[in-house]
Amino acid sequence: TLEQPYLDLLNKIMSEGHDKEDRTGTGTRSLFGAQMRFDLSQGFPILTTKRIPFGLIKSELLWFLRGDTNIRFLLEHNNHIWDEWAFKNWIESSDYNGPDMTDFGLRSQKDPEFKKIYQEEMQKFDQKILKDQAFAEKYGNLGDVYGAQWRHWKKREGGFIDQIQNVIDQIKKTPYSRRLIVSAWNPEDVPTSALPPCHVLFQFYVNDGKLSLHLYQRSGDMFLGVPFNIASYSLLVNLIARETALKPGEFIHTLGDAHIYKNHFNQVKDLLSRKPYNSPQLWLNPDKKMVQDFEMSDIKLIDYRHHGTIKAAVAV
Ligand code: UFP
Repeated sequence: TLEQPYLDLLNKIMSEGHDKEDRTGTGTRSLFGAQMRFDLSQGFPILTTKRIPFGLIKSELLWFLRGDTNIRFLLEHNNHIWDEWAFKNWIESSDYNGPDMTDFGLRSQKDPEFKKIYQEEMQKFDQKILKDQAFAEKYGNLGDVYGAQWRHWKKREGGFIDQIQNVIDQIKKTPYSRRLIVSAWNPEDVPTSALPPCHVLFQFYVNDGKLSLHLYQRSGDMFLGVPFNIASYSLLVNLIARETALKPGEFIHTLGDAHIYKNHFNQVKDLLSRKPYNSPQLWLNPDKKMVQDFEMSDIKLIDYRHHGTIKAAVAV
C-alpha cells in the first residue's frame, strides 16, 4: 500500500509527539518537521484505511487551477468544504438580517438547537449563491485564497503573475531548473486572511522523464486535513506531468507543525488497527493534455477499495 508513510507518521506522532495547545483551544499532540514520500509511479496514495471522498478533492483542485475563488463553482459540484468562509462574510455584512450567527462554528458544535437554525441559514445562503449571479459575485468570493495566489498573484506595479502557467512553461523549457516554485504565501495578505494558506509553497523536480513535487505545509491536521492534502497534491503532479509530457515521479510532503487533535485520538487508533488495501490507480482521460481542459469526468480512480468512513469533529 502507498499510504504506509502516512500510517508511520501517525504512529510516530502518537508515540513521540508532545502535547501542545493550539489556536482552536482543542489541544493537540504534535511534532515539528516531518516528511512523507509517495512513489506515484506505483499508483495513487489515497488512504484505503478509511474512505476519502475523491470527488471533493477533484472539484477543489479544478477550482484552484481555474484561478476561481468563488464558491459557486464548488456548490455546482456539490462541494461544501469552503462554505463556512463565504458564509462568515455574508453574516457579517449589513445585507444580512437573519438570526444571529455570531461564532456559528463553535456554537453549532455545542448547541443542537442552534445547529438546526444555522444549517437552515447555510442552505438558504447556498441556494442564493447558486441562483443569484449578483449575490454570488458579492458574497461567494473568498478573495486571496489558493486560486488567486496561484493564477493571479498581484504585482506591485499592477497586473498579475500566473505562477502555474509560468512553472509549466519552465518545466518544458528548462526541466533541470532549481527554481520551479509556486508560492501561496503572500505576506501582504496574511494579516487580513481568515485562513492563511496551509500549503505555503511547492517545488517541482524533473529526473529521468519523471516529474516530482515537494510541498511545504506549515500546519497539518493529520487525521482530517492531511489525507485530503496528500490526494490533492498527488493529483496535481499527475495533471502537470500530463501537460509537460512527463511521467509522475514522487510526491514529497514536508510538514511544519504535524499534529493530531486530542479529540481524534480514538479515531487514529481505530484507523491504525485496520489493514490497508492495495492503493488504487489514477485514470486521466488520454484525450486531455492541458491542465485547464480537465473536467470532473476526465479524472477517475480505478479499483479504489477502502474501509469505512471514520467520523471526527473539525477544529474551528
Ligand atoms: N488544515 C490542514 N490542511 C488543510 C487546511 C487546514 O491540515 O488543507 F486548510 C488544518 C491544519 C490546522 C488547521 O489544524 O487546519 C489550521 O489552523 P492554523 O491556521 O492555526 O494552523
